[in-house]
Amino acid sequence: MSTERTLVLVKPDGVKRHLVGEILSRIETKGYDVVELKMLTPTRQILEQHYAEHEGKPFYEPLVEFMMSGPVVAAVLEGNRVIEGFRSLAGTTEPTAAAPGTIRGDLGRDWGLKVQQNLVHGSDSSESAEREMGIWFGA
Ligand code: RTP
Ligand code: MG
Repeated sequence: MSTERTLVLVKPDGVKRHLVGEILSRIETKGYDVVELKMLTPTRQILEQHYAEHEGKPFYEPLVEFMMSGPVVAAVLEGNRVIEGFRSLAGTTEPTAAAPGTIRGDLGRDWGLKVQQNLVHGSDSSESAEREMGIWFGA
């Protein structure tokens, strides 16, 4: 067993489309524990920390603006290899390319260039998970 924690966000498109329950249901059905959960409209400051690795990329500013556009749900999940496991549940970044059976593949819409509207975020490594859990939930 390799019990891990990961930071998951349901992005503003997921909240607006009333998919919070569906997404949490998929997480729980898979067997992961939701150990922290809250809803908030993120500030620019929190998003600049969260997306620091993408600063300077062409999609950075639209992504930050989109993430500030409404409430998000932030959660910490716990489970065996949950970092990789949640990213597998979420599917690849672009909803059009994401496999059927995944959150993005089943529920994500084809928004053309608006790749930021892909319903969820999940930490991509144990280092990212630690950093992001600190940003959204504190030490
Ligand atoms: P995430 O961090 O949200 O779990 O998704 P990811 O690892 O699959 O994607 P990442 O490369 O970390 O990018 C973070 C978010 O930025 C938006 N994005 N837009 N070319 C684009 O317009 C573009 N590329 C990435 C997406 O919302 C992605 O989730
Ligand atoms: Mg990422």
